[in-house]
Amino acid sequence: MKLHLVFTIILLLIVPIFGQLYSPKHKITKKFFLMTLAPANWYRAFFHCRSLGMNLASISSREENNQILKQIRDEGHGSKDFWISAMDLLDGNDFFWMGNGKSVTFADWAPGQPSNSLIRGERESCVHIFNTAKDASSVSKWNDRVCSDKIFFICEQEITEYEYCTN
Ligand SMILES: [Ca+2]
Repeated sequence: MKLHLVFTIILLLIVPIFGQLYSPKHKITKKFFLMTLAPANWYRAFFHCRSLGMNLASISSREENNQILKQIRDEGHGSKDFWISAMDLLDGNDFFWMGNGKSVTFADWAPGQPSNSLIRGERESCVHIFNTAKDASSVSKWNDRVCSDKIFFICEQEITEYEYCTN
């Protein structure tokens, strides 16, 4: 019983010391993207990603955009269309990311896009990544499209890593 108490006291003293020694110095947030090859309209795509504990992809920088474009090419999906979470459903004007609630600040629109076209009585309000040439070797861009169209989509998961410093 006494020995148990001694160990507990030693642990209580040691754990905070190690906690300080190995305290995280650098927090790194990376994103894991999942190309989902099951056609769905934008709304279903959003809910499907949530059901996996993920989010429909939000792209906040050229670096993230390049990461997605590279993955699309590397996985051989260069000619396919993928929903991302940008939309202008709130006012038909400003684009927001449904995945994280933020304004779209970085964008990689195809020439002439977003066109906000009226297709079959529906405004183009949801954003997808597509390849105009339908050619895997050319670069994919963004386009606004009617949300009811069924295409593939990209889910994302944020991964936080810590670099530990021991000095
Ligand atoms: Ca368009």
